Amino acid sequence: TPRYVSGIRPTGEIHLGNYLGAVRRWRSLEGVFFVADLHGLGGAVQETAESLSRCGVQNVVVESDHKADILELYHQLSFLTPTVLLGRMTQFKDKSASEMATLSLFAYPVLMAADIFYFGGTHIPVGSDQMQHIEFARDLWDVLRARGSTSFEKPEAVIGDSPRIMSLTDATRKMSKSDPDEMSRINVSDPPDVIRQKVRAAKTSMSMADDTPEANNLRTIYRAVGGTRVHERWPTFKAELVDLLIVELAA
Ligand code: AQP
Repeated sequence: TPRYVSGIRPTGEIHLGNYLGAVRRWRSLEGVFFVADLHGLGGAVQETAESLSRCGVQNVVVESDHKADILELYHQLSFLTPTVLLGRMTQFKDKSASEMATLSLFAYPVLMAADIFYFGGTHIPVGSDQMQHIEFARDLWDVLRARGSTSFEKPEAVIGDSPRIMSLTDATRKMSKSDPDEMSRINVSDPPDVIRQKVRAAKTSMSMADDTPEANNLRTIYRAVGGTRVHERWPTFKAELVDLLIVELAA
């Protein structure tokens, strides 16, 4: 039987990207969903755990409650990890261009693989931005296998049609917790009037027919929350989008 394992970093607020890309699907799955607080220093661990529970996720676990075991496994895996595999990770390449490239940022996929193996994940429901890290965990599993027996299961990503949600203010970048601009993201805890304000202010293209990143991002969100209608004007589109979001996030 599949065992679903996935995590989220302890940034307190769960945003619409996390929610539509991953967390929404976690609600109905058997497994372990953890606050990945070993993936950084400090963080809002309890708030994130509570936020996950409020989203309806069962079996929420805090990674650092298993700190000794996970870090030991991470340490062991580090002896088997070819750095050439890590150097290929696009997230590392992207992030290290804008922030200081640390050893932890470079080694992040190894810790993520340790989490997956430790919690016994066979199926890993993540957003599409994490696909490459799951591929890395599979490659590492092959290395373990080639060296002898491993009791771990080979994990596989479960992405499905989970959308990639972009920033509301710059649709060339993904919606992200680390964007300093609050208007760039909708948090699942935002009250209706804040959702309305953010959607109204969201950058739009000139015409409803445009095929721009902004237009496509709003359409993606609209479809993901059940929208099916064709609107002639952005204001009416946005008004319906707000209603759909309020219902979805209150559920
Ligand atoms: N914009 C997004 N669209 C779709 N899925 C997303 N996820 C994150 N952003 C988007 C998915 O959410 C899950 C948990 O996220 P995380 O906090 O562990 O990962 P992250 O990618 O580091 O999140 P952020 O908000 O982008 O944080 P920062 O800004 O610090 O980098 C994952 O399954 C992820 O795919």
